[in-house]
Amino acid sequence: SSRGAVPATQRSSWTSFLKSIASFSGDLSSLTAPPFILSPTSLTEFPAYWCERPDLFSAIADAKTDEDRSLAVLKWFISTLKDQYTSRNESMGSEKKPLNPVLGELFYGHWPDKNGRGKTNLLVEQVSHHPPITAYYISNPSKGLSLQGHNAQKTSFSGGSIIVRQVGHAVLTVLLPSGDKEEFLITLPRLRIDGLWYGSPYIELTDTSYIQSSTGWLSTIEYKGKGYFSGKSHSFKAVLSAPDGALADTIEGTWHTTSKNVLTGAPFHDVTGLKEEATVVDVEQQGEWESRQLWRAVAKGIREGDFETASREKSKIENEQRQRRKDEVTAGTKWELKHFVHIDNDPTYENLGKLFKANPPTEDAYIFQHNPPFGELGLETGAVKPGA
Ligand code: CLR
Repeated sequence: SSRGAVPATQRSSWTSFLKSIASFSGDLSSLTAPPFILSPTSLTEFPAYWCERPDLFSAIADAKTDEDRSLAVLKWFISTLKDQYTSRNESMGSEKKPLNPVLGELFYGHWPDKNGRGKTNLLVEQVSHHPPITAYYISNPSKGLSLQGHNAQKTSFSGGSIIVRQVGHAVLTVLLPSGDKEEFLITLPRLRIDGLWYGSPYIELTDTSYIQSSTGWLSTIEYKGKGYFSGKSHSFKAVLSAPDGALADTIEGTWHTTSKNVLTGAPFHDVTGLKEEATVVDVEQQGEWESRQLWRAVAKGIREGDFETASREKSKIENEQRQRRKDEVTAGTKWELKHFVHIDNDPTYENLGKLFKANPPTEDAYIFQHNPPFGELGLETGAVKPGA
């Protein structure tokens, strides 16, 4: 049949899932989906996609001029897109529904130092459950690099596809050898999830995203699917403009493979090579709030096709969470974030966003707290059990 990817026994539940998406907009994570589309991975693991090519991240620190730094940031950013948006199709056959993190869920990892690139640390905390918001802090202290951001999603349904507007942004900070600090405001593309009818969802990127440097350099990245620019899916065109607005460079290609500089013909990015997954401590050594430990039984059920166990274990976690929230109301207390502080208005977003007329003009943010033992140098995976 035309719905080949949907197992025969799950067809009607897939149809009702699609109907519920169509008549609903908001928080997709709360909808019950049929087993074949469930992923055993929590959304708290997704910020790792920012750094699965750690050499490109550290190369930002090695660039010598403002222009070269902006190009290095653009190259690193474009090179994260394949991992962010097509890796589940490669590893699991299609896009899947990730586990919906609980408030306070944590994910730690790192990429080891190799060939002088420095060690890169990853720290993720689920800072809200309703709506789901994930905050992250990625740092390479020896290179003076840090990336702080958060993400949430606003979803709607149109023409048979799920449209996902990403809410949130990232700020990359580069400490220069001079002692100066350069900041880059990174906004996020819009997603369209196609292939739903056939039960084999995949992501296409649409619209425009920006990388605005505090030095004035700006990358404007336009995303197109089949039938535009080159006619290929996953196409993009990036334009780098100087602080005075003059066009400096144009890059074109497909983000999941390669691109080149349109003016010079020189190759730009290339992600056809292997990515490098973050090193994460064994689940046995993880604290109870760490993602793989917390979801261990659910993930095992999903992986082994034992969906009864998976859904029973998932209900346990959800009930425990509901009870916690009730207890907090009774006690008049509030859940305390472990690594971040929420601010209503991110000054970096507002100031840099003005330069390219960001929409919306202001956004909130979650600011990483350099508290011991999670200061830049002490950051170690699994070193601390939340609540300890
Ligand atoms: C999260 C932030 C990452 C990039 C990213 C990639 C895939 C997105 C995910 C974000 C958010 C959740 C998401 C997912 C694809 C599918 C999933 C939109 C933006 C939704 C909730 C599940 C839909 C269910 C269908 C697959 C049936 O940096």
